Amino acid sequence: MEKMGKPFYVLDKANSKGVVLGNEALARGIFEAGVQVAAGYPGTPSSEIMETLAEIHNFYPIFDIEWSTNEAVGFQVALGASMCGARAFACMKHVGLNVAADSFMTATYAGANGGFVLLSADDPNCYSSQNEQDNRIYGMHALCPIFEAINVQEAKDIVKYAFDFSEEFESLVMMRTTTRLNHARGDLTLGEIKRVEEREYNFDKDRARWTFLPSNARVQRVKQLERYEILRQFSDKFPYTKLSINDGAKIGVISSGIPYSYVNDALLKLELANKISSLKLGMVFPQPENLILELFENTEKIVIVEELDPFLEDFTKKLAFEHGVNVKIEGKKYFPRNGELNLNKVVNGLTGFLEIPNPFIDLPVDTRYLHKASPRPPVLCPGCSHRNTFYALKLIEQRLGGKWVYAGDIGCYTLAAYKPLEAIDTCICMGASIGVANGITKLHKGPVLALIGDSTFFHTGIPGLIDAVYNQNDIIVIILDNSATAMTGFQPHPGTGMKITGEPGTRVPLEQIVQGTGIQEDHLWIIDSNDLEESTEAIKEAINTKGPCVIISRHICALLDQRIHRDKKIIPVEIDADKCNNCMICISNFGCPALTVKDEKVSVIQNQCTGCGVCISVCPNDAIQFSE
Ligand SMILES: Cc1ncc(C[n+]2csc(CCOP(=O)(O)OP(=O)(O)O)c2C)c(N)n1
Repeated sequence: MEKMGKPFYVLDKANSKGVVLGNEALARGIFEAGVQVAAGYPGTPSSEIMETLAEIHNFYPIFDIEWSTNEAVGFQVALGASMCGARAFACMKHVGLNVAADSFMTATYAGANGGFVLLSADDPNCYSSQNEQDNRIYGMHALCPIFEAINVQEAKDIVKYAFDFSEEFESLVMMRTTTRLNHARGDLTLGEIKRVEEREYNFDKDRARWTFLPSNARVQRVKQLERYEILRQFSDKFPYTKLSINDGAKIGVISSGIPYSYVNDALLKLELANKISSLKLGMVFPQPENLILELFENTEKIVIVEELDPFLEDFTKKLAFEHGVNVKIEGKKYFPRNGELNLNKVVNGLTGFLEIPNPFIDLPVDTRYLHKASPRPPVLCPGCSHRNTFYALKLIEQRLGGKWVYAGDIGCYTLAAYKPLEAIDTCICMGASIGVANGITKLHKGPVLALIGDSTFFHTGIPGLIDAVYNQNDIIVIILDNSATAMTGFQPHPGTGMKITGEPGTRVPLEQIVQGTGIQEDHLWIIDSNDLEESTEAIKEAINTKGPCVIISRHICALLDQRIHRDKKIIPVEIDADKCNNCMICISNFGCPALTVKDEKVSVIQNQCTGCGVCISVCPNDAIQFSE
């Protein structure tokens, strides 16, 4: 990675101030804490944390950092480092924890040696995710303490503190963020950078702790429960948890994270800030029982403001029941269980709970900024190398007929589910395409294909392919290899051979993995995605071949290509009006956004065209050509 000017968050000077992204602040906090190993897998909204850490590493290469093959491996890398006594960080989006869950559920029995912080970036409203699972429940499931921050500054401070906490209590810590914090910008004051200790971090054998044979697991489970009891006691003293009792106020609010910031704003707006007591949680699990009991004593009615599941609400109600407390506790009755909260929803919920009119409800909406941005339906980019593969598939499907099933996966190529390609029929989670295809082919009469990206194949696709080979499932796996984890920001992966730091690693060739699973040479095709003829030939051959087949459809992502080759001259295509008979195949079937219809004629948006030239072979009338 090229060394540019130092961004503010890399400065070595404590107390400097600036405005940064939540994810940059988190990276800074992790660095300030003296992290020694950071590992993870990209996923919105978490990716910039690791990318910022890699940038910091560029200036201070005093810690180790890697993009791991998937979140399970990332978690395990961090765990190994923690076992050696080093400070370790594992980074993932919420669904990544599903992948890492097997390790996580057991690692929390043994706890941390070196400070171990797992960051789970949740995505209420599914802005860029297949679900909006609430990972606080994972933390509770694993008896792992969970921290949340209300703003960018606190995000840095809490994640830094999390390492000290982890070592003090020998416990893993889950730092849970949400998109609104990860991608918010806010003020940040830098803190001191803790220097990594100059000592050796060897693995000291401790089989009773790290080797989860049932006999050891039973002992570790007891230790985990004992640790949990200590954490439960400590929760009342957590430095970022704050109980504010307003004398005489009979109403209380419990909240945490970004929703707490909305509560603050809403109470100011409603001029109720001095009339309500509040409990702001920095540690949302285990919850601070004594502070909640104190709030009970000072209130008659409590509302819990939280996004997604009634996590704090259920606990608070249970605590009230156990203590025979007669306080009215409500939450989800006034706030939705799905999607994100915002100031309006919180004002609405609070006024509903307080049984007062919402003074803002009838105010005219400021429409000045509505509908100004032109609508941007999600589409594959101009020149996207995936488009041609789907076009070729549809072409052969039309020619041969039959009911084709396209089991899809997660990546840019999922956008082929939309018109005009409509070539993704299922999409569950990363790596599911091949497994689902294996199931469908057992019943379905017709070709069954699995479409999977290169990064996703490395991530969790390989076991599905091994299953297809082992069980002789008749499927065609198409690996869409665009040399990047494009959807989340072009991150490198094992197939690219480049590390997160920009330094060269060792490339793991996809084709060797495919062959290693047992796919025979005559069941494997490697084609240029942008070559229509080669693509259609390979698809036809694969359809006529029995048993599992793999087509590696390879061409670099058009955007990545432009990033790498900034000086490359782009020669856009143009339409030969004499030859174009307006058949509209390029628009209605191929659908590159650089092609449009103007005055009822096909035309090229020149500054969008990447010059890939694929549409030239799509046109049956030779009406598209490179411009001079
Ligand atoms: C378990 C999990 N981790 C991370 C993500 C975020 N994510 C969505 S698609 C994707 C990978 C896309 O890369 P690739 O398969 O190469 O396809 P491309 O976008 O390059 O076409 C990632 C990391 C996710 N959805 N689920």
